[in-house]
Amino acid sequence: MLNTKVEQFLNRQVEREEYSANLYISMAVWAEVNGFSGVADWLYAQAEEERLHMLKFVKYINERGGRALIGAVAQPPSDFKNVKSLFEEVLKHEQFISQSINEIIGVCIDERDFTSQNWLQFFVNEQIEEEASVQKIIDKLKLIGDGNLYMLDRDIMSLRTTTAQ
Ligand code: OFO
Repeated sequence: MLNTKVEQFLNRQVEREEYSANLYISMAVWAEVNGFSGVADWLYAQAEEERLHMLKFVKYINERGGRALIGAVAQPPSDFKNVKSLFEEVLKHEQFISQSINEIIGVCIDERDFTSQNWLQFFVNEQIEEEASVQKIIDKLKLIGDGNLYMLDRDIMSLRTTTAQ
């Protein structure tokens, strides 16, 4: 049976993963209408992954005798300054998610729910990968400076390293 406090934090994460998916779709829309179709593809793919993460939390909560809650999610921003600052926002958001996962693990340890702690390891590893892959894109954008983004936009999908299921 799932510990009540752990369940609350897992449900908080359901909402955060859903927000992540919506945020990346919103960013993808911005990229698409501004002519960055590669960047848009990257973000749409990322949004799909976030939706899978959300479902993973939903199924785990239910499987352990809890009840997943689907609540209202905040509206994500829809305007971004440029591609570089968009990816800086992606990185900031992923760092927030990593911290959020660590917080749940802290609760699991306090409540002696080592099963959930163990289950969350997937997300610990996932966050390491996600932060690294976004950082790689930001590094490339720094190299390009204000130069032409055509090549990066063309090749960005090959920089995807995440393999979450
Ligand atoms: Fe961005 O990864 Fe979910 O957790």
